Amino acid sequence: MQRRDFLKLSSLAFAAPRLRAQAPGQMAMPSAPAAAPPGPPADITLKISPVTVELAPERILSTIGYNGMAPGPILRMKEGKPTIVDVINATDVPELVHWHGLVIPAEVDGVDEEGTPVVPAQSRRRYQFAPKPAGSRWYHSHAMAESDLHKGAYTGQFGFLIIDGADPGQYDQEIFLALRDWEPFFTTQLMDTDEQGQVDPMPEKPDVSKMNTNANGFEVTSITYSINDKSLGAGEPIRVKQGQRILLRILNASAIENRRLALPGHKFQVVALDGNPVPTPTAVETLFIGAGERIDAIVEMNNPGVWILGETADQVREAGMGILVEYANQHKTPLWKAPSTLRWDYSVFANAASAKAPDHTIEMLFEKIPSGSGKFNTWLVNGKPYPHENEFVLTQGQRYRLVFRNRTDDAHPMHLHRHNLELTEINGKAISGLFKDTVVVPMYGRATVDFTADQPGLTLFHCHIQNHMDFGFKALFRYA
Ligand SMILES: [Cu+2]
Repeated sequence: MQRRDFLKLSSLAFAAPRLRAQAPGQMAMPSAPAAAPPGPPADITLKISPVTVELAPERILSTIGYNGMAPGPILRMKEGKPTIVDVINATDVPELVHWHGLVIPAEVDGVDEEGTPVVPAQSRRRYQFAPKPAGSRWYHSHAMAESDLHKGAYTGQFGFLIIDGADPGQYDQEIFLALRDWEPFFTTQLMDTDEQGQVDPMPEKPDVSKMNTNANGFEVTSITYSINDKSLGAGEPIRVKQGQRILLRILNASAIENRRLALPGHKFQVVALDGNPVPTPTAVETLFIGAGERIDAIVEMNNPGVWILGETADQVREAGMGILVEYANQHKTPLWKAPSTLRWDYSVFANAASAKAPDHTIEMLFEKIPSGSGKFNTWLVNGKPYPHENEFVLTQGQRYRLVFRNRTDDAHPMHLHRHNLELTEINGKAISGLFKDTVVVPMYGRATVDFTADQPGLTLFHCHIQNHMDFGFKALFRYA
């Protein structure tokens, strides 16, 4: 299949029309947003406004960010401590700030579909909540983008949010790495690398005769990448000393694509997934991180040199998705070496025992209707794009199992808001103890997650690839 032929990427992509990095309407800042609300001062103030990002000296982008930068500031909150965040929206479009991975009420979750009020254009709004659980979370725009690649999660509106209270163990340095693609554009070519090196069983692969043979519609891709706000080679290296233990907090802040990372000569001891400590911390050579996911990993610095930590796909790494790791007193040419395996398997970090049986099981079948050239594909959950009226109704206190059946040729990072998911099966392998908020369901694969319905209110479930979500790949859970 051509989508696997990633080598085509560069020639195709450069031929595609380039879009301007800034919608003209969003440049204007005609008036100051409304005055601060009465009441106690905010703990955190976030201002949404146009920003520039200098990926490299000759590569400066214009986008929308928080507090004059992209990524936004690294926020820290204390688990359970009531926190006030004032959001000032100095743009001309309504915005929503979503606190990804937090178990908080729908009114402050930052999701229009759940009924969170928007932060109006040129105005402000106060979010107030007691953040939980502890761990690596993040915050980002939850505005719809649809055909506008200068909106929502395509912009620089993202940042780390650490809820203090979890113990990641002993480390000498804490390093934040947000993976990002920039200057997105539409293409009908599927060009991701999700399945590289995977040997998954594909239990949901439909019979060829049942596959929709329409031509593929628009997908979103990009050709400019960074880690945080710098492309490979442009920023400061991660400076380390031999013998140090470095805690990497990695976030895939992409609205577009899942990613793989490696650091030649070293292994990643994965200690937490989506901010939640894993039952079986395990050293791996390659990380796979879906859009929206986080991985916390400890790396022991025991191989002096200057190394490239980067995307395993050469084109993506060479186009910016990497950062140097430089040992003290080493000034060699930075070294990249492909890892011996690209394989990723959630189950190595889990308990081998099965989870206890849930009270209810809900099957969720994912399909894509290719639209043909020049249109947007439609994404279906149980045969329908969003909205689903009363199909996903929860009873408070009951335990639910969601069975994801992915009948599409793409791996989807599926995110459930405001609840803690336990991954209980991946491609037929039963596991337990792995708590996540976003689970990548492999191409033609299957995953099951369990959760307790203990957060009344509307709850959005969606693919974290913005284009998929915007064109049908979401559903609302409601409580009876
Ligand atoms: Cu998707």
